Amino acid sequence: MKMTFRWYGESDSIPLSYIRQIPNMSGVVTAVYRVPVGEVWPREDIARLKELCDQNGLEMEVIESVPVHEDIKLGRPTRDRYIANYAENLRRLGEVGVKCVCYNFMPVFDWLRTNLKLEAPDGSNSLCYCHEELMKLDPKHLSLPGWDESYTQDELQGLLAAYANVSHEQLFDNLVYFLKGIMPACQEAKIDMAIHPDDPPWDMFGLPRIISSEADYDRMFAAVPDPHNGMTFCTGSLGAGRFNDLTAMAAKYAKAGRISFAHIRQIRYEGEKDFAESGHLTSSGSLDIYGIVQALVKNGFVGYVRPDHGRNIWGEDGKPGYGLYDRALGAAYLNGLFEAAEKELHT
Ligand SMILES: [Mn+2]
Repeated sequence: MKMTFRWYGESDSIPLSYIRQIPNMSGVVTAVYRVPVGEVWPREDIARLKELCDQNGLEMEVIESVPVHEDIKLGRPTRDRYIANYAENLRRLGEVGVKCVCYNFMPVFDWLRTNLKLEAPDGSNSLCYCHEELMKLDPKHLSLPGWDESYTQDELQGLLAAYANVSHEQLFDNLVYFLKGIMPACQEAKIDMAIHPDDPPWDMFGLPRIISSEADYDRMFAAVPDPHNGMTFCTGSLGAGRFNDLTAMAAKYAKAGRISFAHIRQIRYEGEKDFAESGHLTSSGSLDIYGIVQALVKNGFVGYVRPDHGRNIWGEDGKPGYGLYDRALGAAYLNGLFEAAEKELHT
């Protein structure tokens, strides 16, 4: 296992010098943010990130994410150009030692929450999701918390209309087409692709989602068996679906060598589909974090781990889910679980 920490580049309020001081931190998970989705990342931007990491004694082996252009997901004729750009990005990242790229294949919206600052009785705050509140929103006039408004109202309407003709089957075929298109670049660059599950794992606003469950992952690996085709095992995203047995999935996919990256965080079920994010400990929520880590270790997982969303605590007003303090506590906790699980295995 290699412990990592997400870092949003030079505009991140958390300096690399602080991240380095978290025990057992091997590197950061980052990306080039200023280039529009679908375009090629300039070599100098990649080199700058790498240089900053080097200066701070941190590795840059995981990128999250290289986003996938909507034309690829929609299967538009222009997708080939975007797939070629994506492959070029992979080759450029491989040149500086990147080994794993996290991405997702969710149409239009990636993660969705209804409140970014749910206050807990102890004064900390975290993100939460209330299905009923989400259902009340009109996707055509959306102002969702944390959603970066990367589209104008017109663009958004156009995209939603375009997806009206895209079924789950079609979206899945488009994912397979994309993966087959980039696998040669992955082989060349020695990069593992790690698809992030849908967050939360069900359809949104009538838009199809296809990476939500064990059956979805099985279907994807069957369609593209290349060993560079892997997954990001995100406990919070998969765990929001009560139909997912996380311990069993961790064991199964670790054993199959498909988990190149693990996002580990805790959620507390508040209703059938409702949840609030919480501290990372098993005792803080509904997921068996210890059981998941044990299942990963016992089944030979050797990939990258990062503490996923934490709370905002100690007066920190950080990026929702991405403050320093609670993620650092999460990393410390996860380090302990991994150490225990690894020692158990070898005694
Ligand atoms: Mn995640």
